[in-house]
Amino acid sequence: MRIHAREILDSRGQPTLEVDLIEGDRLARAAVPSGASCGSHEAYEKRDGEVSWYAGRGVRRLAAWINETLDGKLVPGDQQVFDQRLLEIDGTPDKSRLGANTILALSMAHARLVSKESALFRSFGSGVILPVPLLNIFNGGKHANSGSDIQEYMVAPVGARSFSEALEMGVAIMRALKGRLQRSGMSTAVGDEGGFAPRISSHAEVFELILQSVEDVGLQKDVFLALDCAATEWFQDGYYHVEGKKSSAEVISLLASWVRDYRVASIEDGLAEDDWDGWKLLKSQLGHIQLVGDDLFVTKSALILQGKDAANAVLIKCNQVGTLTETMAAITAARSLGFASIMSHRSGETTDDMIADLAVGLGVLQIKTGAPCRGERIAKYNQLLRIEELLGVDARYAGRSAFLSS
Ligand code: 2PG
Ligand code: MG
Repeated sequence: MRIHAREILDSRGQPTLEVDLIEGDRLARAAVPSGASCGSHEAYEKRDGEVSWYAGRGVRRLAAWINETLDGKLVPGDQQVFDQRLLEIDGTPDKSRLGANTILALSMAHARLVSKESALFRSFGSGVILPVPLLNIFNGGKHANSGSDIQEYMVAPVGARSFSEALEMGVAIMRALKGRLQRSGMSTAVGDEGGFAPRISSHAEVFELILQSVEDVGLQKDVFLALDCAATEWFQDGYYHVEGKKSSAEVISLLASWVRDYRVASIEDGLAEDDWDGWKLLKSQLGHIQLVGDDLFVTKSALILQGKDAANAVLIKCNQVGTLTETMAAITAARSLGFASIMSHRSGETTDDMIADLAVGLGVLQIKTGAPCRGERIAKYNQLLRIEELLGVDARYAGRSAFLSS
């Protein structure tokens, strides 16, 4: 099998890897995303460190190395066997020899190459359920300089009857929010994940703006709010720095007030990645809503299996772990605990749309892939529209059942 890797750019203008696999007359291509608010336990992302090229973030040398070292050396076939071979070649616990970016690009391209299905999602499983989109309509944290410590404010249109209706609801809310911002003379420019990012003075201001926009379009009964606090970013010197200096218990009280006042039904990374005792307290107090571990679990089965008393849902990001096989193992681990899974993009994305196929094929009932805005986010939502069309009368929409606690 021929392998050709190249350097391309992601949605932030940062270099990332794209790989072509060629076997006979078939060519399969995949590109990998990259995070900004990364968990420290994520698999290693390899970059060249050549300061004169994209300030050290280039991957052109890595691509050349892949082409010299791996071209003609790998055999396509069973996905698990192929992924295992990649892990053996790498041979390190954190994937630092090949880099998780190399491993994931090869793993994804291989899945496309060997798929015998005309629609990729069918090669991942027999799922027919379209996921609830968590649409990130307001950006903060490391994704925008709006001044919001909360990284993502998402709307989840659980009351829709179909995925396409859910997407339309998300767009309607975004349009209403845009109108409100315009009328208040606020910026309507967008952040890394396509949500609005005007300078704001408090978290309460954002919650009010979003809930008013939901009301403007009459969707109060159909929409939950979901947050990604990315709280690892708030944690410094033993304290959380959010609306002042706080202990874990004080952060939990703040989160509880948002749940009470603003119809928040899902909170991702409400506390920092290593604050396991805090997470247990969080679950004991707010376990009736969805508590999602992202930096906490970094898509690794072993960490997920330790999380029974700490969360009740897992964010699934392929590049946190490396291969598709390990990604699927993480979903299986989540299911074994009765946890929900959420398929996720990264803040630095490409137009690769495989996570849409993975969500439906694997029966993952929620997907987080940004606002309905910016091409690299829309690429995934559009693929879900295609899958819904293809499934026709068999298509179902996950709706409220996607949320364990709803
Ligand atoms: C997150 C993600 C994706 P990043 O924290 O969940 O929204 O952001 O890719 O920057 O880690
Ligand atoms: Mg997150």
